[in-house]
Amino acid sequence: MNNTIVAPATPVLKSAISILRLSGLNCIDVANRFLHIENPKPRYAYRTSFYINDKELDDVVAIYYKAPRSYTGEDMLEIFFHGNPIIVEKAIEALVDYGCSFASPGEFTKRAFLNGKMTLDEASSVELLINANTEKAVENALNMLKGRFSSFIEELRKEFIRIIANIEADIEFGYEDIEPLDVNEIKKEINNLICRLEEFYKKLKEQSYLYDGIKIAIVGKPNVGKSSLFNTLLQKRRAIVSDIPGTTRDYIEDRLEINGFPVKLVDTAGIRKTDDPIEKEGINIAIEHMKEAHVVLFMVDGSKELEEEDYFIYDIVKNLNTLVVLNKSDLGINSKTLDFFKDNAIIISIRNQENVEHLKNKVLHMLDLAEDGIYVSKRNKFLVAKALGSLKEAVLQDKTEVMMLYIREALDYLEEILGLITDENVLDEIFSTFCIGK
Ligand SMILES: Nc1nc2c(ncn2[C@@H]2O[C@H](COP(=O)(O)OP(=O)(O)OP(=O)(O)O)[C@@H](O)[C@H]2O)c(=O)[nH]1
Ligand SMILES: [Mg+2]
Repeated sequence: MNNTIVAPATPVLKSAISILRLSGLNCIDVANRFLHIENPKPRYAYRTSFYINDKELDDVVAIYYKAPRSYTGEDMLEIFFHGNPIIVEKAIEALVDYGCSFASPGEFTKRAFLNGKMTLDEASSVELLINANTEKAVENALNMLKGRFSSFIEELRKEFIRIIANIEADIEFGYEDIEPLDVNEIKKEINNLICRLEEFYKKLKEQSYLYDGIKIAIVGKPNVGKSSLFNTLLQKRRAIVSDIPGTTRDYIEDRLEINGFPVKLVDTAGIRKTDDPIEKEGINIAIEHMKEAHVVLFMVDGSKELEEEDYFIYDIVKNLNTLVVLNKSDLGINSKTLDFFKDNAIIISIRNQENVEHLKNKVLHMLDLAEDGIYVSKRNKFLVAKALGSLKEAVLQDKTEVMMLYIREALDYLEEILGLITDENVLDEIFSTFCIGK
């Protein structure tokens, strides 16, 4: 923990500036030896040189941050080199020779977390912020970094602790002349916490949709208009559209954004019985894609009666997260087809560009993303649910001792979110996805 780590904080490419970052006890020694700065003044930009064995490597600017007022909470040094990989690599080599170690991914942020500079959740959002691919994703990560999620959890945590302390005092001093606690009063307080936590839980959405994206597969029998929908959603002529069934034989993938969510859209080969080996392969791939998709758009020609192929595909997709799309409404909608799917279908016409916006909204609804929310990891959402479950158990109890056990359990879940109770494996998992130097 106390060893001094070093890593480039900017990509090692030819560029205007390359920043090298150090954190740990030896920063002052490094400043002294490599930058010829004695007793560096914190947060002061020094114009100096970087020397290896007194030989000048580069002309640099350096800033020293004194613990605990730094990103990691330790002594830190940032050195701004000219952006040439040869220079940066040479400097790192010299620093490692001197005894610094090369930082592992996310080690700076991990140290920041361990030194109490940020909660676990805030630390995880650093990586999200760097990797966000849409404006909405950037905005959310910044909110998380500023504690939008963890400050609420922290607030609740304090209330849990207060209630536990009250109950504990009651149990310990209950026989003396202190007024005994009214169990109903405590239950009222817990119920109030349950309401607040429930409200909050409703706002929590799956973060992976915002950062890893939503995968949507368009499937259906040949000629129903899959590629037409694909092109319409992408707003470009990406796939070939024709009235010859079996036009798309391979799958086609492209990216778009729906309301700030990155989307990977896949157009697939029309599924039908065929002896053509290439087409067969395309159909197998289509089936694989729909099984992997977050949402399947199962398209049928709504102007016609359903055929054997439609039923065959529907059998596969009906157990997936599927939206039935009745296309070609400009040709009229067949009542038998409509009756079969009843309210589970959306009626569109690509030709007339009808209801396409509505289709996008439907997709967001299916993933619970239609209203804005707070996007958190599966783990955090799970922990909030667990805390809620424990509180609900607590309120059912009549003995304050037992009630307290459940409140403590709920408290543990919140502390796990904040990273106050940490499991080394969880930490490793979170920080291993970071980039070096962050
Ligand atoms: N009338 C009408 N025709 C449409 C509509 N959407 C697509 N089509 C036509 O339907 C035919 C097939 O369209 P595609 O998009 O190639 O269909 P596909 O499902 O990708 O077909 P395969 O790739 O063969 O599986 C084309 O002639 C389109 O112009 C629509 O909303 N109304
Ligand atoms: Mg097609």
